[in-house]
Amino acid sequence: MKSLIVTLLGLLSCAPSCLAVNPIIQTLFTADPAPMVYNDKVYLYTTHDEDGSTWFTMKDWRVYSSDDMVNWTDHGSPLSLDDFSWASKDAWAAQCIERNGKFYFYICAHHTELNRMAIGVAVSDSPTGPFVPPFDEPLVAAHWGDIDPTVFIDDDGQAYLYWGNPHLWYVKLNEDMISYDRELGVVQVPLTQEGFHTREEVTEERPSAYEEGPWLYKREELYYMLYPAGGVPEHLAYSYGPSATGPWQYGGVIMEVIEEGGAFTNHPGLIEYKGNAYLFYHNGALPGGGGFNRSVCVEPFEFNADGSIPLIEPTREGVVEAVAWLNPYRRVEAETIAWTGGVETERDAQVGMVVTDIDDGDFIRVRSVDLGEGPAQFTASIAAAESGGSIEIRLDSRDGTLIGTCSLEAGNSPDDWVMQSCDVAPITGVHDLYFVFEKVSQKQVRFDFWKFSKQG
Ligand code: FUB
Repeated sequence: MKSLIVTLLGLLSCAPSCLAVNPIIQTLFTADPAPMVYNDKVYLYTTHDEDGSTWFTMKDWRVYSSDDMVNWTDHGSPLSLDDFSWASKDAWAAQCIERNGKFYFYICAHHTELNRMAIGVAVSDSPTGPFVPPFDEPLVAAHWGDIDPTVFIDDDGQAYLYWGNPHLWYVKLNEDMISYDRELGVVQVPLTQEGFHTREEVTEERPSAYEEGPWLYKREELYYMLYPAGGVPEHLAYSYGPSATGPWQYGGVIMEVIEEGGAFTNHPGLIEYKGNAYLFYHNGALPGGGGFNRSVCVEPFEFNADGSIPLIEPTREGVVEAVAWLNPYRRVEAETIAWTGGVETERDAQVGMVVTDIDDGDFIRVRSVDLGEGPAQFTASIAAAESGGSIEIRLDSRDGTLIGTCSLEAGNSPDDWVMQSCDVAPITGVHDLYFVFEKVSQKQVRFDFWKFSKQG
């Protein structure tokens, strides 16, 4: 990934859009966003387009979290194709939900024996996994087109799993969330034009605008079904109804086809968090990106007074404001990133997720950091093969005021994690921080976490 995009990303990040925040993940290609609010945090599950893909070549799912909507912590891959004995390729769209302290992750992947896609489930005690399938077979393998599951638990406790392309199907999940009401079976939703509008070329297979990627959501008394629509290139649209099973009424377009920097697919995920509504979607706008190398983005929006969803503009600069300040006086994972020019992340056997692949001039931007009365020292946990190079700490832009420079020392081996500190200027208030890496190339520097200590 890095070789492909680093130069362009660096340029992009230092253009006037030094403030660029879309796409929100720059360390790899992500698609099919599925946000989940749990315990006052947003967990963002995504698929993962392999670098340089010329098809939907996808092997694992990824998870990120945020409690401010602008900095995203990378938790790595909680689940991959290797976890499903029946699946061999195509780790496509997925969604996770919590019930009674357990997390249920519904995925779709290619069923080797059946030679078509099927829906699977995996379970975890933690939103960041690892997830384990409870049995060695898919949850649903009923038709060609069993892709893109969306899951929803209604106020009465009944859970629904919807999915499908080009048809839309659902089952009522049992309380265990890993089986469904077999008596009712799989229900096919009639894709009427009243419910799902129309498309340019209507066929028997595709009688409405509905294409794939459903997202079921409830707000106040209204149920919403969001979906990519129209055929490719896809726009996003929605239908609404009085219950989780409709009847559905077409609501309108919520995001037009993204002309510049779009992918030919799109995929919606809607949450409300800390009083705001957000639409997650994907584009192809990272350098090296496109239809098979996509990236997850987010836009805030407001529901109209009558509950309808407005047309939402995709932006590159991003208009999401922080909904909380980041506290730098507690440990902050280095892989908590608003924007990066260059670095990647990986799982280290000792310490978990870390920032890696750091070269001269690479940087990490962390937004909306509350420095309070002012810091005294910066400390970072670093592993390096050789001493030398530094992290510059800059304020508000890549070339902003330098408030400290932390020289990097190697431990006894490249895997030794060493705490390294330096004094910093006692700047007060809320700022964006830029960690700029200087003269680190060849030293195999990796970065685990950082924190400031307070004055006095
Ligand atoms: O990411 C692979 C497939 O592309 C998804 O399952 C569809 O929704 C489309 O985004």
